[in-house]
Amino acid sequence: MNYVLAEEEETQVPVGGLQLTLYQYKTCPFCSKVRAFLDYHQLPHDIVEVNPVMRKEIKFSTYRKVPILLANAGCPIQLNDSSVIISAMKTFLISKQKSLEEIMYYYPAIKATDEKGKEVTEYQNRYWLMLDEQETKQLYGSKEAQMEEIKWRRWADDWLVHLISPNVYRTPGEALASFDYIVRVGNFGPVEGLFAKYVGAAAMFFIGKRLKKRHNLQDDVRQDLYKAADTWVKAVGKHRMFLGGSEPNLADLAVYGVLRVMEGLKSFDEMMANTKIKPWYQRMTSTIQEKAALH
Ligand SMILES: N[C@@H](CCC(=O)N[C@@H](CS)C(=O)NCC(=O)O)C(=O)O
Repeated sequence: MNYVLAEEEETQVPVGGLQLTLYQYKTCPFCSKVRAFLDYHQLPHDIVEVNPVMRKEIKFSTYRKVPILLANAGCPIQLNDSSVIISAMKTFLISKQKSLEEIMYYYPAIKATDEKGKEVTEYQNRYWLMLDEQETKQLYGSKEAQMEEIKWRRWADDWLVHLISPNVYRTPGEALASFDYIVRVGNFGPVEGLFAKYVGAAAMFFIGKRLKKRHNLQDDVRQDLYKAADTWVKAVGKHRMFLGGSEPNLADLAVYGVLRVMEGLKSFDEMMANTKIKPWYQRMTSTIQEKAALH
């Protein structure tokens, strides 16, 4: 299998031999971010849709979340956490010297306990690309552009993502519509699916309210979503197509990946109608579709 560097890196250097498999839930925003990244960079990959009840497809892994990316070049390397996957793969595409195995040493997993005493895994350097000075300069042009990308990637993970569940499960009707979609595109057995649709929708309606409190959202959660969309549009500004300039950077891909999971749902249509995000969103869709069609 041959990989080519994206046009933004200008050369077409095959870095072949790496077979990629993405373990995902299609409707998970973290997984959608990784798919947006792989498609934009034209990295061919297999997808394994994980059953969210038993998760037997990821039985091989002690890390129990998705996305997981398996990169196989003789022996498999497991990449966990959407932002680590994206940073490591981007580093791999640009860096001429480092193997993926070496790159992964720069993203160590740290086990910690959260305020409730639960063990959590944190990844160091997850927004950082492991490039030398020259590669960094070539990719970003300026320190500001590099820092800006990090800032908004972090914003997508720490803020934007938390707006999704409270919005798509906002009312019982919306919760049911969301679960209808999740069950249709997800990997559920027939009985499991029916059960998930009604019990899942009811549960998520209430969990959505809890999440709203936990993340200090406004009572009308749509207002936070609209505000986030317009904050993002303002960050991109009037004079560039994407935050990355004429091409999307990793922050564009992250924000797009997160918002995309709401497509087809009422919250998405209302966000499109009530904010200024539509032109940027449409540019992202067509750019990614064009790239994906090329491989
Ligand atoms: N920080 C992780 C978060 C991943 C995450 O929370 N994934 C959810 C799905 S959206 C998950 O797998 N949760 C465990 C489960 O469903 O059992 C990332 O960026 O990849």
